[in-house]
Amino acid sequence: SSRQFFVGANWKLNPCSRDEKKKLIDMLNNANFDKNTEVVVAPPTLYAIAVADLLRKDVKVAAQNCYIKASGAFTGETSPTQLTEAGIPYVILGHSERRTLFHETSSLVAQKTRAAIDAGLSVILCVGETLQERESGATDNVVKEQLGEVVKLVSSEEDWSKIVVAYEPVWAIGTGKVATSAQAQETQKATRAYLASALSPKIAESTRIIYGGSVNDKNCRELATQPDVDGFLVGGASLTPGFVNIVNANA
Ligand code: G2H
Repeated sequence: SSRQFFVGANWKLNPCSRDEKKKLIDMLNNANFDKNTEVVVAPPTLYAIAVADLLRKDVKVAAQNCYIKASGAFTGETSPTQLTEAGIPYVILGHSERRTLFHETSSLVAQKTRAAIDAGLSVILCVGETLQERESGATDNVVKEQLGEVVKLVSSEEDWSKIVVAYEPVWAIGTGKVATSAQAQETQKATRAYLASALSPKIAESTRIIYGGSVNDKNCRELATQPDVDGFLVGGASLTPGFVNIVNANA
């Protein structure tokens, strides 16, 4: 496809020591990455500026979350405007850990997406169903509903050029239970069809839809062959040297 392959590293709340952080940055800085792949690393937000300073400049940095307001009495939050000012170009929004553990609704995730784009950020927008939802056949509807809230607030072609959709089935996250390439393709194809009908065929065709959930250097190549899999969001394996092979899965 004409869509640039995209691989994101979601470090989640890791690493905790300076030593581990340095090792990860060295691993990335010494890696031989496919030049055609966009690589984005999301360290814990506290480390974002330091990591951006130390990291090679062809790898971009993302925050893992942000708030809907630029400033004010919102103790403990991260401002999208401040991320932009700090030179952090991307933010992950709507990760299932935030939806589940921190009770973020699809409506809040949509407001965050609107605010992030208004502040000049690009967004890695996570969606995906639980095991129970998949087993009851609700997958496509769940994803539609999650994206539908965003579509209400974000609809222009220019705004959607700032969004990468990450399809992350909750049952595949951190479980070692990866979706089959057929499952990923089927849901991501349906997701693209939804974007075509809700927004426009042009937006659907140009928006990257990436897969996340137990991606590793063994399963990434087959997933990458699927026409609607435009890259990966990688958690656990992004903390290992195998991440380099995942970035190069499409090479
Ligand atoms: C899904 C993914 C990264 P993991 O959360 O966002 O994590 O690869 O560990 O399943």
